[in-house]
Amino acid sequence: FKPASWLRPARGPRYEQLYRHLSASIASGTLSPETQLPPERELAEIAEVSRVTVRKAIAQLVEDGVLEQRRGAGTFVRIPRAKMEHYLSKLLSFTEYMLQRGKTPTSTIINRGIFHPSPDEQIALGLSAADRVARIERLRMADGIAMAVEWSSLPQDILPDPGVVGTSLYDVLRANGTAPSRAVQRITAINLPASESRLLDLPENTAVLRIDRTGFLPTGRPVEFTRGLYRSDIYDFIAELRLEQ
Ligand code: 16G
Repeated sequence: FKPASWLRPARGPRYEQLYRHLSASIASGTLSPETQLPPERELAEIAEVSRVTVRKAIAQLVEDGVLEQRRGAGTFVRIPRAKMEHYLSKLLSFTEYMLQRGKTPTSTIINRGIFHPSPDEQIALGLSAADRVARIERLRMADGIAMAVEWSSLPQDILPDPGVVGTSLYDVLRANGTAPSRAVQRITAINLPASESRLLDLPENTAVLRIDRTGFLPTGRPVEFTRGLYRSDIYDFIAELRLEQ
């Protein structure tokens, strides 16, 4: 148990600071599975908070399923549950994937609007700098746990009003007959930028998977460019390979 790493300053209520620090230390492996936490009183002293604050933070982490209280023994970091296995051969939306796994998908919209396309968006969507894209930035969650941050960009004529997107972007596209029927994905390993570290509840520079998806209509027209940062501690991306005939 190394207290120094979670004693960095942060904003918000004290219990939330402690909660965030502990949960980030667990997510990054600084606090590894089966590590026993010091007793409540000791933890309160180290973190310079009250015992009530410690109790509240721990209760939350137990509820999240990352800590476990063993009667008469103490509080331990739980062995993480199985990873999310995401099959790359299926063209599904985040919502569909999570529903198939019996999880409840939710999203928080961070930002949305109509913008001039970035160079990446121009190339992916075949647009010029003078065109416009509808762009939506969302935090994507499953059963309340942050899984990914996604920026979806679509030509403005495909999505004139990004305000109509509720939980699922693909539901809106399907209703309009403009959902992609084919997609190309590129997966890159990156270190989590500071700007997304709070959203994903992970320390800055944690290894994450960046996935760019370009989705196409049956006519070949690109209709979607989505860049997502996926938690690599949760996701395994799997592809089935077959011998060429
Ligand atoms: C997935 C797609 C993303 C798509 C989104 C739609 C990957 C890597 N990306 O996250 O491109 O925009 O689903 O989900 O799978 P929604 O319909 O739930 O908004």
